[in-house]
Amino acid sequence: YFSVVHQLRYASKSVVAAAKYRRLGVSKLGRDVYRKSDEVEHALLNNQPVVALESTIYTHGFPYPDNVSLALELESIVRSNGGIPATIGILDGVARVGLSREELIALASSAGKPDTMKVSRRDLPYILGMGIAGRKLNGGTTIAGTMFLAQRAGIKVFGTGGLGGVHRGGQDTMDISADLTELGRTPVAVISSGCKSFLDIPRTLEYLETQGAGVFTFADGRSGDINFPAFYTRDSGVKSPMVVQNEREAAAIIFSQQFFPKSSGLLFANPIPEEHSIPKAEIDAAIDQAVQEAAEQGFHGHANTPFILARIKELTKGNSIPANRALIHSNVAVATKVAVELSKFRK
Ligand code: PSU
Ligand code: MN
Repeated sequence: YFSVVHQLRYASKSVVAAAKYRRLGVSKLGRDVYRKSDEVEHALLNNQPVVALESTIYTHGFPYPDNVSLALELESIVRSNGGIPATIGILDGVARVGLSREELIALASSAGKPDTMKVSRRDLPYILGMGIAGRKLNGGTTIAGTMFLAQRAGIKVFGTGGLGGVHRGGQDTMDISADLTELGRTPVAVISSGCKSFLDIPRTLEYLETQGAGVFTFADGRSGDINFPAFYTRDSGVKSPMVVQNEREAAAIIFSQQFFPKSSGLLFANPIPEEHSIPKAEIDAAIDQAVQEAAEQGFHGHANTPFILARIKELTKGNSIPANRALIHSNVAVATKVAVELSKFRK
């Protein structure tokens, strides 16, 4: 009898300890794989509006030092709209949710180094495992990677720039961003400006429908047919599957999901502010040339998106950068307003 009690007691203690380690993201050997900042942890416990921010835009999008200023701007936009920013990325081999100013600068300044990875869902166990094994890499998390970690942390709202999608010719190459499958299985709401038209936008929307991910475009008072945006331009020419008028409606949709923990992701498209949009003919010419060069020079798979983004930047002689910045600013402000509305529904 005594030994049975003893064994039960021992077993329950190990279960409790294992759960604690898992919660903290620390292995039994005390090795970190995942860490949430105290500020983010506290905000989530107190139903404050937390907004996730990705880091591939810093490591593989904007060059240093523009990426550092962008990273700091986005955090301050969240704060000035009443939210708590949670920048997500991999620093020294550890998945981090919420970074200090110094940590944010450290991650952004490692952009462009060969050891700084672009981390989508499939790359997470690799980079975290390497961290445990002693090779401590940095990584910028894509939308998929960021959604995965945001949901682990309990964050529902995420603001960013452009979504990955089905690449042109994707029906043959099967080059489809893991962002889309992540939206199919991870209940996090992403606020973005749609996707760039170097992707196949009609097929991207078809794929999201198959994945069960709701796609909405902010109408902001416009009536009639509302089209899904195409990043630099407000109109992709493709009708948006669904429409929301404002942040409160978006928050209500997110709120409704809390009754179904295994629901899908939600995509809210916020068209680029009119005054920053780039004429369609100008951007289309640059995109077509970049896509052609990527094919000729053999940039496939995960190297395709960064190559095309860099070429668009060059071909538009840097004209695309202010537009890119402006739309991310706008998305992050909208994401924060959505998170604020969501916290009201939760009261
Ligand atoms: N598209 C953009 N800007 C970006 C990205 C895509 O216009 O910065 C980044 C995002 O992090 C996105 C990722 O999640 O690229 C998609 O990469 P891939 O197509 O390899 O999944
Ligand atoms: Mn791809």
